[in-house]
Amino acid sequence: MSTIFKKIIDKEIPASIVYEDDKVMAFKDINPLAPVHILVIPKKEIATINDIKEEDKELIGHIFLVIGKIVKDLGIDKEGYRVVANCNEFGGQEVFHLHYHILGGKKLGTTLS
Ligand code: D5M
Repeated sequence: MSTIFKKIIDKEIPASIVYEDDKVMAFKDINPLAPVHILVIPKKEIATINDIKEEDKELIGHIFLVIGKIVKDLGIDKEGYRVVANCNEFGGQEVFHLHYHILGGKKLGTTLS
């Protein structure tokens, strides 16, 4: 089932897009938890990490190369940042379209709960 992120991909609702190509989009999280909080998503509708298939290997690799480009462009690559992907209920996933959170711009704590 499609999510709100599909609407962002299709430009049906606005988002603060920081990167886009034919396979991937990145935009600012609407509820930022850090000075830098960006979501990187595949345009392909993949619900969770559990749904990544063998055929998605290149796409997932591409997402991480895009993450590397974004953090470099933002100038946070050297100071550091965190990449998080929540999965299902216990992981705290709210939007069931695969996404990677880039969090940075400050020294992050280590609390996981
Ligand atoms: O995180 C889902 C994230 O998606 C959460 O941090 C809010 C963000 N979100 C939800 N709707 C929007 C829109 N419309 N724009 C930008 N960001 C949004 P999860 O890992 O699923 O808990």
